[in-house]
Amino acid sequence: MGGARDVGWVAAGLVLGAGVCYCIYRLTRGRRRGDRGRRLRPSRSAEDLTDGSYDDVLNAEQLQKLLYLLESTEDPVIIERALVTLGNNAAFSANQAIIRELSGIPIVGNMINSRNHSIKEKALNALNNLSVNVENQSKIKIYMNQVCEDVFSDPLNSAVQLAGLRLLTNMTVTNDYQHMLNSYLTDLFHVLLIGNGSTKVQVLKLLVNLSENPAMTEGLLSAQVDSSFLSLYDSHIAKEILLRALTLFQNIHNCLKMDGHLGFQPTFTKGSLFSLFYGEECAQKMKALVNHHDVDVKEKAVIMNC
Ligand SMILES: *[C@@H]1O[C@H](CO)[C@@H](O)[C@H](O)[C@H]1NC(C)=O
Ligand SMILES: *[C@@H]1O[C@H](CO)[C@@H](O)[C@H](O)[C@H]1NC(C)=O
Ligand SMILES: *[C@@H]1O[C@H](CO)[C@@H](O)[C@H](O)[C@H]1NC(C)=O
Ligand SMILES: *[C@@H]1O[C@H](CO)[C@@H](O)[C@H](O)[C@H]1NC(C)=O
Ligand SMILES: *[C@@H]1O[C@H](CO)[C@@H](O)[C@H](O)[C@H]1NC(C)=O
Ligand SMILES: CC(=O)N[C@H]1CO[C@H](CO)[C@@H](O)[C@@H]1O
Repeated sequence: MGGARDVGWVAAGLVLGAGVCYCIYRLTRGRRRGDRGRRLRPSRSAEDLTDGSYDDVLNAEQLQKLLYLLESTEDPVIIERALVTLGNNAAFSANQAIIRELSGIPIVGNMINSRNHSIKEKALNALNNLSVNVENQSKIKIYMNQVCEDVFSDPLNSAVQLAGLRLLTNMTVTNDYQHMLNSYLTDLFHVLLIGNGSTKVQVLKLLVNLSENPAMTEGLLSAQVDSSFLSLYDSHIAKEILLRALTLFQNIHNCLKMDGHLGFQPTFTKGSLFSLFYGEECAQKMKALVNHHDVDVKEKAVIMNC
């Protein structure tokens, strides 16, 4: 505890230094090359840390400088580079804790409000790397609603939409926050149907995670889904999509069986995922897939025909 606070104070001192370095850096940019020996300070300025030449893992002081830089600059190029550097460093679990303890998650999180899609995407990527840490997820969950809203208003198949979907997928690795997606399930299926291959795969990863959770089954089955959904089960569909679509059906079916719902008529309405999964057309598709040339697909289809 005291450790984190000390880091804060030490860093506060360094931040002043970093601010000065920053100005010097801006003034001398361009003629600093080959001039390394004449540097006044042995430590690197925050901007040096973002210039891509610094491959080492950053320490707490350097991370603090970066966070300060993020809060204080308006230059989109510097913001973007600082976010990428933070994101790369967040791939290391010790840094995930440090960034959290330095209150870095809200600083990065606020960047998803940027109207600049490039910055927004880098912020989502950095949050995604931070979210690998389960404890850090409790801090990131407050951004989930906004990320959902954004995912459905961002340009279809854009890098920023994909980054949002990846973050949501990471946040659903455990069951803790899945319920937060309940009001977006119909939208997710919509993006699944209209998105291209990359988008489809990412949405399916997310839906497959949700489908393993019995608490999500009713919400998934009552989502309103266009009947073109069933074309995901056509035999010519790419394996990485088809297999995930089959896993989705299988997981939901298993949860339903566990719940003992299949014996009686559930109250899922027309146009719902339930009506598609348990209609005649789907049954036909499952039968056809039993003869699929791919053994993995075949195997899943056989199970679904039992
Ligand atoms: C968005 O940020 C990038 C750098 O991250 C910059 O090159 C671009 O000019 C910015 N766009 C706008 C509209 O500010
Ligand atoms: C996230 O971490 C991975 C390593 O796990 C790294 O390759 C990637 O560049 C990082 N991305 C960002 C922007 O956070
Ligand atoms: C979460 O996201 C990170 C970075 O994109 C990735 O490396 C990691 O595999 C993801 N974790 C899971 C369990 O999906
Ligand atoms: C999906 O669209 C994005 C953006 O246009 C593109 O970069 C990506 O390669 C596309 N993916 C596939 C599989 O078509
Ligand atoms: C969610 O999906 C990831 C890979 O996409 C997997 O590693 C993880 O175990 C899944 N979690 C749940 C709860 O299904
Ligand atoms: C604060 C926090 O996230 N808690 C965890 C963050 O990640 C690090 C590394 O896994 C853990 O040590 C922390 O407990």
